[in-house]
Amino acid sequence: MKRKVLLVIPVYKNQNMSPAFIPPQIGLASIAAVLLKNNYTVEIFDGEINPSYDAFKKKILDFQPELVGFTAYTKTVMAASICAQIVKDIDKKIQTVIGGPHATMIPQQTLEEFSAFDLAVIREGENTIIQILETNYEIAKIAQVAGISYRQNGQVITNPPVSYVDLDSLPFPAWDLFKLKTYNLNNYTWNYFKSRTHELFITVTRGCPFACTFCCRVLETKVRKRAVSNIISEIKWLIEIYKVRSLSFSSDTFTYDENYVIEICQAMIAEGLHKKISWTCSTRIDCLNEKLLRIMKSAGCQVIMLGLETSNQENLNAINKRYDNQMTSQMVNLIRSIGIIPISSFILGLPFEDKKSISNTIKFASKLKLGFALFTIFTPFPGTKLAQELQHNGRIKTFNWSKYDTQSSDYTIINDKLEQRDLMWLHLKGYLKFYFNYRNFLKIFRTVKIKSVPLYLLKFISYNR
Ligand code: B12
Ligand code: SF4
Repeated sequence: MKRKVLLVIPVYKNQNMSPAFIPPQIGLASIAAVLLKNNYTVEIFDGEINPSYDAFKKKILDFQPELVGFTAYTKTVMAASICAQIVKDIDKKIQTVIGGPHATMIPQQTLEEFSAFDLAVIREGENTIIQILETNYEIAKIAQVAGISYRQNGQVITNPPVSYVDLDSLPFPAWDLFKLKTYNLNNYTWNYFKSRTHELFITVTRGCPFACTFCCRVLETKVRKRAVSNIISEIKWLIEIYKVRSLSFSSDTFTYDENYVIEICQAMIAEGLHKKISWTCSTRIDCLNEKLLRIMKSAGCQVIMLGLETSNQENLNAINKRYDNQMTSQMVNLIRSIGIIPISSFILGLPFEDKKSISNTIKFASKLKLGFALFTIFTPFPGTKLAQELQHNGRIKTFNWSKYDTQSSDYTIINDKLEQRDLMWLHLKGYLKFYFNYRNFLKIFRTVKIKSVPLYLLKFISYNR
């Protein structure tokens, strides 16, 4: 009989995001594909799409896996531990493994804090999970697996880091295991723009060479690229099998290597893929130029997500984002003029901010010709450089990880210059100012799929009741 593995997104009633906007996760789909290739039987349970403990329990009882692998953000790690305890209550012998951003950043602490997890996987999990399964959980063999934390005689031990996964050796993600019909592939990421929709993610590179102090950099600092021919084969496969009409290129800083991006775009054009799909990517403004933007547009790029974060040059330097803020509006205008929609996220309430600097960021955001702005509240994700500094200085107010959702009113850092209620008001003001500004309103009105707005609102309201 084949050995069985269940991969799990924890049961979590997402307060900030309706399930209608939650995409299937490429990380788990990739791990699942590797497990299938190695002859394991795999299923996926998505507890954000189906936030029911009863359904989760039933899944464990029906499927009877030998290993349950959880993925978790910081905000969902407690939810993952509750699910892991459910597994242990059913059968102690089932191995429980935690991976993803939170466990990667603080693996040792995660096992020390949550006794229901047997193992934590650090960074990329494709090779590591196979190695764990091959040990048959014998402690002497577990001790040899790189990139994990594990328990021995009541102690948590962290092994040396794992070597990078060869991206071209990976099978294409096992999207089928997500039962894609239960997701709305037309609704999530930035797809409210009038465009071809039906979207999935595709890995292009992994790793980011920059070192912004608030960021988790889950996939490490070295940028690893897939062969262009491999990417093109996967795009064709996604079009043929999943009928995708839009792709989200999964890379921390997609345009870091200009020549590589040009090569991808040229190959897409040569294969006629630009006529079949549009795509979105994330990058930094200092990794863009006119020549590159034009070829990206010709190859079907529709939206570029920028992390502009804050309006103030000193703050940008303080978080080590370090680009010249003078170029921001010029670059945003250039992206617009070429026919690509620039969108951006902004962080409000950085540790050294006061009301004035936050208001400036909001003003700055609403003046830029962005198609969409996302305002998040600074959250000191554990393991990041900034969080370590704040912790060292006793400025972190809560270690209740479920509050780390970037939208929360539970202000997670102590800042003498800023009251919690001021920050919450400014957060709301950011959205009001950006979206109830007649120019932005008109722009969004022109780009949004208007007919879908009532549907979105209905879904959102019914979910949050
Ligand atoms: C794309 C993306 C999104 C997308 C899609 C997410 C999705 N569901 O696929 C969207 C826009 C929806 C999103 C939303 C959010 N995101 Co996001 N997102 C990312 C981003 C840029 C890339 C993620 C990705 O696709 N990686 C590629 C895959 C291959 O990697 P992976 O998922 O990490 O999986 C690998 C390993 O982690 C590991 N692994 C993961 N799970 C498991 C499980 C097991 C068992 C094993 C063995 C291994 C393993 O193996 C995988 C394969 O190698 C990351 C930044 C980054 N580079 O990580 C932020 C990031 C993950 N997001 C983050 C955050 C905070 C959020 C939000 C909470 C923000 C918000 N304002 O609400 C929301 C939450 C969404 C929700 N469901 O509630 C943070 C998480 C930080 C943390 N410590 O929690 C990150 C790290 C960015 C940051 N700030 O540093 N996000
Ligand atoms: S914020 Fe962006 S540029 Fe900075 S380290 Fe993270 S992924 Fe890289």
